[in-house]
Amino acid sequence: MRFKRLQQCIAIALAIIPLAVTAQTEFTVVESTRENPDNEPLPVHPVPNKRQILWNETEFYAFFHYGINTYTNKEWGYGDEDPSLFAPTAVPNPRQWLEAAKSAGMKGGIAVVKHHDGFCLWPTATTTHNVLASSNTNAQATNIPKDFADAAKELDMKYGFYVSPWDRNSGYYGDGTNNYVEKLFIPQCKELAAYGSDQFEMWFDGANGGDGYYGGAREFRNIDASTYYDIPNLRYEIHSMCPNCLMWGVGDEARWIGNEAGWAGETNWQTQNRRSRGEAPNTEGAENGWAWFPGESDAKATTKGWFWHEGEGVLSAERLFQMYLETVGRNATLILNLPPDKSGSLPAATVNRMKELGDMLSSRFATDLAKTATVTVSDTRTAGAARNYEAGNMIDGDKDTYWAANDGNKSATITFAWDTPQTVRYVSMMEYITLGQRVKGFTIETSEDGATWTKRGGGIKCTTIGYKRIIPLNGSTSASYDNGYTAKYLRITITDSKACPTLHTVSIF
Ligand code: FUL
Repeated sequence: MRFKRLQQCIAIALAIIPLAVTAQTEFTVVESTRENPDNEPLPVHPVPNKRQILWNETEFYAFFHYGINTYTNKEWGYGDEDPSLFAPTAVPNPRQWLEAAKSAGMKGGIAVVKHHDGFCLWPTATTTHNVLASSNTNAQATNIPKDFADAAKELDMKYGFYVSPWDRNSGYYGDGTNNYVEKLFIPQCKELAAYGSDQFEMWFDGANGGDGYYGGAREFRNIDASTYYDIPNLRYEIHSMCPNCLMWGVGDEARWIGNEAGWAGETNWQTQNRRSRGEAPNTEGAENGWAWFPGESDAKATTKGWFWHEGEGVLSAERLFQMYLETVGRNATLILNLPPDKSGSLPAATVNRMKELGDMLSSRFATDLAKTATVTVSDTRTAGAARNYEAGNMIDGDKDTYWAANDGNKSATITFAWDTPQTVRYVSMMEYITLGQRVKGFTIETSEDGATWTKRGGGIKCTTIGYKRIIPLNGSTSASYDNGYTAKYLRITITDSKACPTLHTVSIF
């Protein structure tokens, strides 16, 4: 009996072993033929998609809050406003808005075309609650998405629209059916998408549900934002029309940075655990987050609200420069709000301040000293057939070439040397994020003789780099422009990285 069982066991084992051997062999064959003729580093997942990379490259762009609230002195309209309250004293001029943004060094803008009050700043077919219902002739000549998109194209700027998912005017909103999403929200987004296939972002605000007019019901309506807006279908519809349009917020392709004050964490990962936002602060992301979910920082350039209000001031250029360092310089994008006034144009004070900011940015980041330095590195990845990983790739102005270390090297030094002493104040570094965000720690030092080195950056956490990190060498993002440091050498030491580090650009100012 026992012998028989032994025989059975042997028979089963003999049947299984060939299967195991076959599986093992197939696995080995696949591994050994994996092609990587360029010897590129393996990606560190998650990685961004093309749309997210293009969006990140916009870096600094404007927000324009304009609409019925501009005329009612409110921040959130209830949804019952008489359309004739929208009464521009001239035809709104989005071209003027974008020109001001451009003069500040911004690369694009997002116009609010429907806020929570539901009033549409274009002649939409989806609701009569739009510009055509106003008795004001300038209102009837208003089509913000069209004029904004046309101006952006002429000015070579990126553009997109803010369309509030929450609609306090519509009777359909939160009525227990799919009517709102099917008859208003998605068709409105498609109308907007039709104003240009090259849009870079649609902003879907997180404010949701609560009290409102709702077609006269005047009650509280609540929805579950994670399912109500039919995001998969919305994404499909918009991406079919605008393939590179990032769906912000409710659209779930980039995250809110967690404050409206214009700062991101010094440590800031573009990875996050999406839909479980409590796990890691939005200001910092999560080092081991499972999704590429980069941070956007929305902030006001003026002193009152998102919409224009009588008597408001404009923040100083120094304060806005600080915001830039604390957002764009910390691996986030900055969307800076500039509210047009009742004339439908930006007030002169805003226009002038934007020019001042632009001049400040371009003079402080005027001459990239890295380009005239000799760059040496402690390790250069072995070149492949059509790609090398030389140090010079970091200063060639080409974002598609990059320096990388060999596999297994998670630390490295990069040294810049000049023939004559230079005055240095800022170091800007950019990882080749196509292969994921990697760097976890670094130091920056300067030297006048190549023998004695002094650590720079004060108490700033030199942890993450990501898409872009700018370190003020004096350690301060405010009152940051001083005499600088004299240096003949500047050394970046990457002290820790998830895998071999990659940098496509280093600039020194
Ligand atoms: C918030 C909105 O409720 C504000 O009105 C504003 O549009 C801001 C940018 O986002 O969530």
